[in-house]
Amino acid sequence: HGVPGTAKERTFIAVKPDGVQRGLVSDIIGRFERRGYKLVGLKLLVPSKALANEHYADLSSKPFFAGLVDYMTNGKAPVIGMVWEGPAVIKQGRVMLGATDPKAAGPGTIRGDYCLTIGRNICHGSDSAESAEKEIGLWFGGKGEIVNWASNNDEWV
Ligand code: RTP
Repeated sequence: HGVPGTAKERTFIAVKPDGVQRGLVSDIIGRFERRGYKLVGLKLLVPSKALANEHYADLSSKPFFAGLVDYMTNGKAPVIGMVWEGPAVIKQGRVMLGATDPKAAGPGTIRGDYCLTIGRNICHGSDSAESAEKEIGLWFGGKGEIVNWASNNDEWV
């Protein structure tokens, strides 16, 4: 399992329904692959309300909470859930996503390149080691859903 602060650090990254609808799944996966991170978990699903409520539990008192959960769970498009592994992947994953509000996201980031609206910001990434552990456990429970494997990026000549 993931060990924060090492090459085995892991984070949970999701492509939200608008990102899937817009055909951005391969771009987002490609950015993490090309950076050298290792994909160790991947699934496509329409999350249950219970899952979305738990995932966003910290935001339950916010005025946008009900709309956020509906957007994630209404099934108009699914979510891609992923676990990525590698050095500093929690922090760097957030850097690659760009600022939560896309209006503040820099060019070259996923949000900075593809969106403008905070409520439709395409992607999610765990914001700390604690969140990563919680979210990976929430989205990936089944046996064999996360795979340890040796990538040819683990060691270069
Ligand atoms: P994320 O987890 O999705 O990467 O975003 P975050 O932690 O940087 O930001 P957070 O404040 O936890 O917000 C989570 C998600 O809630 C939606 N949101 N909508 N004013 C709004 O309508 C509003 N504010 C936040 C976004 O989808 C945001 O990513």
